[in-house]
Amino acid sequence: MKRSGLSTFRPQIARLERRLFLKQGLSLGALSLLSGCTLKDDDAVDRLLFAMSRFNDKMQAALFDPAKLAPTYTEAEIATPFPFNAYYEEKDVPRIDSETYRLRLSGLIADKRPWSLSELRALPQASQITRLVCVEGWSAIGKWRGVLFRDFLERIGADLTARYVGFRCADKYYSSIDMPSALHPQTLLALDFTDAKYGDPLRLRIPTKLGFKNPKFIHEIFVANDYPGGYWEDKGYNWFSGS
Ligand SMILES: Nc1nc2c(c(=O)[nH]1)N[C@H]1C(S)=C(S)[C@@H](COP(=O)(O)O)O[C@H]1N2
Ligand SMILES: [Mo]
Repeated sequence: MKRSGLSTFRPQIARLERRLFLKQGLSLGALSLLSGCTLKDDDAVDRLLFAMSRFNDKMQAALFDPAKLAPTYTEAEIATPFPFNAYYEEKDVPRIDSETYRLRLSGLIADKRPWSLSELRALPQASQITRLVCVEGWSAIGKWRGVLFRDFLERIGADLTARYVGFRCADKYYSSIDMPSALHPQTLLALDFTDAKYGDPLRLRIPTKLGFKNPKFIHEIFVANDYPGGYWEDKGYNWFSGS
């Protein structure tokens, strides 16, 4: 590998090297041998990162154990106040009228009738105390309560053999998850915002994935076989992002 051409991409390469080392115990030198690739410009580094990330998605999906539970905690361990995070400041969170709110459904779903919040609240509710882990380097234990996502997907006649479940939010956020993770017993459509207060009126709480895979202010859910991506995912964050 031609080392000299890399100098201008030092920060990116340092990050890539760190990630390789942490995730698969590889060095960048070893990777360039494996891939036969010369990382001589920014685009080459980017392409390699994206290719690796998609490869990683497949590996993580293959390794995902649908029966393995995320750790749970006690009431006393809940973070107060629970931290807020978004791609904008807290004062700019979308405010949604709970009376007129309707959850829209689209894609591979038999019953696409929209749902009001009171209809969602009339379904059996479950709660969990789990840790939300953000890639930016913080985590916090919170309590979330709502509808088991598996129950909801079954009730609306979602095609459970489809590959993806996607989410569109009231801000510009969007995300998507794999169907096995959507059906995991701890994946929740959270409706209660008294403890971990962000995401009103509807948020996905999925403790088997990183924070950015937990979309808040959801106004539409869809089921698809075409890869839907996501707000951070499309900027290069690893899509599967199990935690
Ligand atoms: N709609 C929406 N959902 C979002 C985000 C966002 O900016 N908009 N940020 C994500 C990120 S990066 C994290 S870490 C968590 C933070 O959730 P919290 O505000 O409850 O801590 O929300 C995720 N869901
Ligand atoms: Mo995050």
